[in-house]
Amino acid sequence: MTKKNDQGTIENPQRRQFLGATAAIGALGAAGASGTGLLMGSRPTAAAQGSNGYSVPLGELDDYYGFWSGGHSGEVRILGVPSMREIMRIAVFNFDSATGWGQTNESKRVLGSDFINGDTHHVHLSYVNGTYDGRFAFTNDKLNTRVARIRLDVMKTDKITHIPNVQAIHGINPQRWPRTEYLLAAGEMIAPLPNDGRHMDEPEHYWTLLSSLDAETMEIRWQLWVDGNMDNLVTDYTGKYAGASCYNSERGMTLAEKMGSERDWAVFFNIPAIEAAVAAGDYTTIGDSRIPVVDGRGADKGGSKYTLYVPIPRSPHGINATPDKKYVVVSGKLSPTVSVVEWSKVDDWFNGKISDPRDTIVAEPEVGLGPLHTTFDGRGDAYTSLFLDSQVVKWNIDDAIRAYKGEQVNYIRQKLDVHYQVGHIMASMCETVEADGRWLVSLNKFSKDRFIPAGPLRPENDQLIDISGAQMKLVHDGPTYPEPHDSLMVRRDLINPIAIWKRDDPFFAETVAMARADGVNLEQDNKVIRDGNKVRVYMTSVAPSFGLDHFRVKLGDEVTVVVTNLDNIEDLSHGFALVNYGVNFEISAHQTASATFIADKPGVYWYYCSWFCHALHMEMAGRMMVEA
Ligand code: RUQ
Ligand code: CUA
Repeated sequence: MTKKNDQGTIENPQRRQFLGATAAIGALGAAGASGTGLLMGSRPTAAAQGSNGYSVPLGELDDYYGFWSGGHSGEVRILGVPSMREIMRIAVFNFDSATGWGQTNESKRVLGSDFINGDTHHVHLSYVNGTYDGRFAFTNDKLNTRVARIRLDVMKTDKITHIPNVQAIHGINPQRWPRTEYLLAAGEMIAPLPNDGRHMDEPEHYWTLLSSLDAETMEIRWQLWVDGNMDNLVTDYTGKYAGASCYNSERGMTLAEKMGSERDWAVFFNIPAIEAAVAAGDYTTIGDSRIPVVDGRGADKGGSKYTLYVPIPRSPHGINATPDKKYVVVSGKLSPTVSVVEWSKVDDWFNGKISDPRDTIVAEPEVGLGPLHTTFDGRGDAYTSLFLDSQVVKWNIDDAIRAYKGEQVNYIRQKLDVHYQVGHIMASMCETVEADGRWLVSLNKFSKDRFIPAGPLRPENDQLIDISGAQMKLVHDGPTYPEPHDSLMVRRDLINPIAIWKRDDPFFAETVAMARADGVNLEQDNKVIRDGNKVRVYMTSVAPSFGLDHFRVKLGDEVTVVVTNLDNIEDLSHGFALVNYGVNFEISAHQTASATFIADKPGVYWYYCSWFCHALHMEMAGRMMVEA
């Protein structure tokens, strides 16, 4: 141990100092050739420079794709790390005016319900052998109890599944080993089961369930009945076990009732045992749902054939697996501790080699106030967010294990102030066996004085921390629109999106099939097909014109406009926007997109291209004529 002070070294970059550093960089930029500001990071100052350096020169690409959940915006965002530039937004559960998500027939087929909002907390990617395979991202909707899948080749949502029998999906995690075949989703809030109005005043009938989805079809394979609320969720690196934190072992209905216990628990799931029970027919069903539900309750007995309940102090929140595949860290929230559970001891418990659930714990370091989430650098150090202390604490896992055995060692390495009230933290590649310990993002819930005030609603503050050296260094403040809960930083070479749609893409295959049935070749035809009072308007787009400069329909017709973008050029999108009809959607190169509406107003209505595509973009327009 090198540190004497058991608080570790405390860095405290004050706001004024930070502004000073920014100004210094600005001055350097003005004097130098590049003229860049802090965001583009022309020349890192000494204060801002870890061993990573902090430099993304103008025009250069970032090293990592950042996948940020969008919280109550209902979307997922892509940031570049380390520049922290927002690159793209992926509409998931929300209505998006820019792309027409929630309006096009293609997106409505995915959305499949009336909700146009959601609350995404966590984004996780599909795996092969403990690292990312670049195929899918998954996210949750806490608000309307759904999970979604995003195709990473086109960065569009392609599946959304509503989860029955539970309320508020919070933690999700895909199988990490050998590859992602299942996705687990934790129901957070206990509610009457079945929830048909019978047991509203009887909390003893309130339950929640874990759900397992087939990652290919996104269909639910089984559910597991558990004790208590579930919060966050994690899978292991064998494909055999997973775990969830629980903050309401009391099964309380009110705040006071939920805080009664000194200890709640982490519940661990034996996936092969649950699947064997499903195969053997050892399950029940609930209400009209046909999904097999296996009974994994038994917290009072420490667990069941399917579950192990490990008592954890107190209302734990984050649950995170170490990249060395050995441990899982459960963050205490209302306890200043985190609990380190060894996966092999979870295996021992299920195999009857140990009987006390607490014997799966190998360390319980005191890290500070309000520990929420823990992340890892792949070098044996862990980093825990401290909500109440507004700090990130770096601590050593092996030293914490030695201290738990009674040795006199200080496991705390450093505490770094963040601004302010940090929730999730995530280190680059930390949820894989390839954790590389370069960057850490601190998602701070409050920005307070860090940015110019913009009214009573303030942005969040996402801070970038260089963790490549012995000491953490704060290098960047970034305001974000509320509210990213969680983020992932994924090495750039693992993500390979396409630049131009393939014409046989399943995303618009149904629309293509509809055209074929109408005898329309989308790649060349511009045609209006009438089918009773249904009218299908097929047109192409090539900058700067639509294939039809006008079309006629009758008042009351159900009109479907189908646009196929024939431009062969990367980054050339058109939009179809119909004035006073509330229709607007984007069509990227080689994409087909469509929207359906009722022609309920007579007269002439201009449609125009809403994505800037050409010097004559303003002229890219036509008329819909609605005959009275
Ligand atoms: S949660 S601040 Cu919704 Cu992931 Cu922890
Ligand atoms: Cu096409 Cu603007």
